[in-house]
Amino acid sequence: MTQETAAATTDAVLDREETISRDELEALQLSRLQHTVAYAYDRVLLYKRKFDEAGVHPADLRELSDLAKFPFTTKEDLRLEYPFGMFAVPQNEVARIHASSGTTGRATVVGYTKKDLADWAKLVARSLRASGVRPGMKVHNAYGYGLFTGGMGAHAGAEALGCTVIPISGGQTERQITLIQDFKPDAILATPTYLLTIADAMIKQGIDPASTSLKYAVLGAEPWTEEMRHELETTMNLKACDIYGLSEVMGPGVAGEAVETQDGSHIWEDHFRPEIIDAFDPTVVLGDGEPGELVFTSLTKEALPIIRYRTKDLTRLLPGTARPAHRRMGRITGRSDDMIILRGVNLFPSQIEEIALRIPELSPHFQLELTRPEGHRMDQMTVKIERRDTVTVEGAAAAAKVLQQQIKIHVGSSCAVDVVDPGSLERSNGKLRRIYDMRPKG
Ligand code: DLL
Repeated sequence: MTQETAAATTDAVLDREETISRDELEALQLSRLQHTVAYAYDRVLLYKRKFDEAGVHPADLRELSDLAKFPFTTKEDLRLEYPFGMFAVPQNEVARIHASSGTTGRATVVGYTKKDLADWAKLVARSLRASGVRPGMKVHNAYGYGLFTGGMGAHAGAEALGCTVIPISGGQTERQITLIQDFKPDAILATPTYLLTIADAMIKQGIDPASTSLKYAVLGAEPWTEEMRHELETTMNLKACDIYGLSEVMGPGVAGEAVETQDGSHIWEDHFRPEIIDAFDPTVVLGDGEPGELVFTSLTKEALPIIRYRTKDLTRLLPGTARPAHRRMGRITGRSDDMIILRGVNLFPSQIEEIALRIPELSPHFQLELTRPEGHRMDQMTVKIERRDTVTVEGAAAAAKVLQQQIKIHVGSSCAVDVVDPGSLERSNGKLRRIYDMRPKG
């Protein structure tokens, strides 16, 4: 830990709920959970129908483990109830609406009461503080503003913490760089791949990304790896921490990482009860440490209480460290719907990121192309990856071989590697698309 980081972590005033014991936290969870399931049953027809069909009643929730008796909620439920069918309060009590982009179907719409917004801001503030951000700091917020929860969620949290917020939103990278140089922010909030875009554009302009005023980065909204953390921390000379969340459960700030340990995001369990289930057999609730699909139940939400929401995010629960009562989540290896099945082998883009970034000649800019060449029954994957600026084409060819071998060894599948020129692949503006599926449909 650098001296600066140590100073930043000792002066923080934590919320009382951050420091309570596990027993006290679980007692709080149980009473909040009992309230939430009854509240959802009484106010949202979908929950009443689902509970009745499953033969469970809110009164059946006597201890935390009874939650497993209750039915799951999925994105499909939110889509079917589009737009406001799952709201538990009348519209005039809904203070704000957000929605997913709806690129893969109907948008999912979420709502917040005034109290929900205050709780959300408090949890984002808590996450930012855990990651080293302090009252009075200038915070450059490069998460997209609008219906996406990232921009406004992070904004409200930074304001609640007492920061000076610079609401730049995503995109307009040149302008971002000018403002970073002129306003001298202490912290930046962005997706990891967008921060990479900013660093890359700085280098192109002849600016050393390590020379800016930025000391902290709070990154999330997409999977990223320890190797990417190392890449960003060294290129930008800052401390990078994770922030996790999803709109159906709240938005950013469901979990946040502590800068002093950098060992995964602590789930704020005074507001959310996490579970890990077997993604292939959801009736099986797995123990701490076991990998599976993350499921959340909200404990305090008013406008959109959410019961056992299947996130599709694959991870595991780990014991709390910097905030001992709150369990951490391991890095998200991927989403079950982002899993590539290549000739029977399952793989995620984050595995390729992990391997590629260990090869010094290769840059973090890559994409995965899936094809099924004519006359072939087998799918093919090509990793298109940029070589580093300083590496020759010959040097890159050798690195390509290494990447191919390492993927074969660690992932177990054969693929093609195509090393391309620096700057030739599309740059991220927010959540980066890594997979380009060009296989014939059907
Ligand atoms: O991405 C909320 C958010 C905004 C989180 C800004 C952090 C920072 P959605 O658009 O609903 O909400 O997407 C949620 O993004 O289920 C994960 O698959 C992924 N995701 C979010 N945070 C992380 C993270 C926002 N830290 C979906 N690591 C989630 C890995 C993440 N994946």
